[in-house]
Amino acid sequence: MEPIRGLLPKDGEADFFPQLFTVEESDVYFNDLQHKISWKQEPITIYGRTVMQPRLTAWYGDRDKVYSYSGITMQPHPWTPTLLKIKQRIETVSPVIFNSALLNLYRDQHDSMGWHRDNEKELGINPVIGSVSFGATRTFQFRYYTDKSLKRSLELTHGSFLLMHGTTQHAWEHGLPKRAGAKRVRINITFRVVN
Ligand SMILES: O=C(O)CCC(=O)C(=O)O
Ligand SMILES: [Mn+2]
Repeated sequence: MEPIRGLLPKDGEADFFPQLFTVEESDVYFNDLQHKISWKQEPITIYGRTVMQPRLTAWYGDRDKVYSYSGITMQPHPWTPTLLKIKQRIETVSPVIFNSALLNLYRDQHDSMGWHRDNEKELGINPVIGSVSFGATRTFQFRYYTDKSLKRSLELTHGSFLLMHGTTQHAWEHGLPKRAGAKRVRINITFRVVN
């Protein structure tokens, strides 16, 4: 499948595969992930204030790949058969083999993810992030770090794959805003390489 390359105008690489997974596969994976992943709502500390994250999360990966994310340290659950199948598929179009995944479940249109960069040092110099989406379509936004008026956005649809690489995690922030619309669940998996 030919991706849409060059989503970012400068200082980063983002490639989009609108249908890396068929609708049938995506339906099966969505149901499996919704019911078999050990979803939790975790607290998060931002500027000294602790609040609950506006979404459910889970951390899966190779044994011993402990990861700290916005002040929380996560111990991975072992890969499920479904996660391994998804990982194998995205690795056919990715430049790396992933060893970890952060899963996010947005319960409805009020759940969200704030602006951030995935540039923790354990993700390496230029982190490669492989992002798979199932369920409700949500708008994913990019914003240039040193000129926040420069933005790009795209619709992450059921069965799509977004590959972020190069210097993207330094030069660009990304986030998933709340959105008006029907109450529908979206599941996202961001595969990562943790050193
Ligand atoms: O849900 C998304 O598409 C974004 C997830 C994300 O940015 C992350 O897990 O770091
Ligand atoms: Mn992210």
